[in-house]
Amino acid sequence: MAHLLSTSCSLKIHSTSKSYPKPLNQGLLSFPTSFTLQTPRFSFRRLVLKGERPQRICTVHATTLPISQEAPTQPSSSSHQTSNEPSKPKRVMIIGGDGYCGWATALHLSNKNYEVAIVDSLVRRLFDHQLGLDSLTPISSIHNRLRRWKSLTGKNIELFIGDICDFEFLSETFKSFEPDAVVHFGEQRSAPYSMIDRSRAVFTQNNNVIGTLNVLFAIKEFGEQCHLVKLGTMGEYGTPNIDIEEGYITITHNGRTDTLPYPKQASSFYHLSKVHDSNNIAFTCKAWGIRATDLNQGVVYGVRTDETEMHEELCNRFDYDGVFGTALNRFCVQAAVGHPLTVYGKGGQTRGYLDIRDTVQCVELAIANPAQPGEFRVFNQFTEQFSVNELATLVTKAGEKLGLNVETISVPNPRVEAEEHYYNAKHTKLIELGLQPHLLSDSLIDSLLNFTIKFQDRVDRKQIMPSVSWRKIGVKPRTVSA
Ligand code: NAD
Ligand code: USQ
Repeated sequence: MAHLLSTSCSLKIHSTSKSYPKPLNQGLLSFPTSFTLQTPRFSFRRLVLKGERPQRICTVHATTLPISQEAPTQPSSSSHQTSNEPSKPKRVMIIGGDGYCGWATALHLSNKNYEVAIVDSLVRRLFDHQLGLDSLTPISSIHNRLRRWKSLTGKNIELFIGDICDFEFLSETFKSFEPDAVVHFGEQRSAPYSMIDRSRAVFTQNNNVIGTLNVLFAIKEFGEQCHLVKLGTMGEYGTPNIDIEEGYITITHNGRTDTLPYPKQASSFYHLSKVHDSNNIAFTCKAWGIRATDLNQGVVYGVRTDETEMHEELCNRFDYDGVFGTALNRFCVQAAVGHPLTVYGKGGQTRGYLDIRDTVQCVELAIANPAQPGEFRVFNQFTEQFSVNELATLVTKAGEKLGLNVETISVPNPRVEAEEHYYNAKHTKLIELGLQPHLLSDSLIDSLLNFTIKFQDRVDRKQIMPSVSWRKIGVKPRTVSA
């Protein structure tokens, strides 16, 4: 048995006594449901009202835990760096590197010979426990993930466990790792989660806005040249009745012309947190000369990347529930278990979508081609547009080919959003940098469906219907009765 972490991987655990909204006993059911939150007033106030987080730093070296099946340490055959690649920063800090996009990206960049550190509070795993949810795929602990990666490839990924809202922790990670680039995925990213109740709305905006603000201060203080690559969202723009540009629009008004940030019309407290992040980042680029790229990403689908395919312990998470699951991933799981596809309202809601393999490519392109000092660069990160009805049709056809009987239902829309609208968003800048998209072909949906069929026994059907209403959000903390 090997003791992998003992030799080359140091683990820094940051301990705070902060608390999140307390665990709920069960998953959320279809609304309306009555909820009570069992959070003590003291910790709840500390979390959401004051944002105070008592700090106690405890840095330990990882214990020498064995792993069950160890492969011999060897360099990865698929890792390579071509000679004509632009010179690129070597040390990349991935905030949120235990999450869906972050995990795939951390492995991808490590495989491409970047020195990678993951910073994560593991709060996403806690949300699952609180709401009684689970990934379709079994996911290993972050420690086992990293040990397995090291044993397969010989590559070390440093790990810093802590909350970036705690500036003392974040400062220590910056001073210790000295990143050339920071990729910031580390936010509460579910629109429905942010619309559960007041405490989740406040948590989302506090976590996301303060976390990003801390990252900006850390760059100013400890790494002025560090390039911030921040995950934003296409949802910042909303669904205007004109074309969506990449970040900026040139307007002539009363005979005068200016290029201005594209108008933002976010439609959840989560999406609004991203708008505020973008404003803070743009301001600090101007004021302090920070170099930043805001990746306004569309909805991500898929699960496999070259690196996560290497071993089952590297498998990524795959959310299908009504809170964290996103449209296409949810539809594939629904088709696999014979649940009707849940189109909300009229189904004309159109968004940009991309394969998770393109997420990792886009991030790599952004860090290999950094923004200039003082530049606030915005890329629209998606490859294709689909309405929800179009996605349902694609999944139905692919399901039929596999012998599945796929039905669709129209669910009363739990959100407040346009259900029939114009949508045409530009997305050329990443293509110009070299993005080679994986477009959503029939064969890709087939393989995603087959993947979900493989794990169908893990599906909890009670988690499929939407459980959070934009209109019924209230002050009272929500939980479900047994
Ligand atoms: P995720 O929830 O799977 O991962 C986020 C990770 O960040 C989690 O591991 C979580 O524990 C960590 N985190 C959250 N708050 C933190 C904090 N304060 N300190 C340290 N770690 C923290 O989300 P994801 O789907 O991987 O999304 C990553 C980013 O990409 C988010 O910013 C999201 O807004 C954006 N994005 C995601 C999608 C999508 O379809 N998944 C689409 C567009 C944009
Ligand atoms: N939808 C359905 N049925 C479902 C699920 C969703 O009709 O079962 C509809 C929604 O009403 C919405 C659209 O599909 O109109 C997309 O919803 P989603 O849940 O797939 O995605 P969204 O809530 O917008 O959020 C996801 C990620 C978020 C990211 C965003 C990118 O969770 O982190 O920011 O995609 S974007 O949509 O471009 O803003």
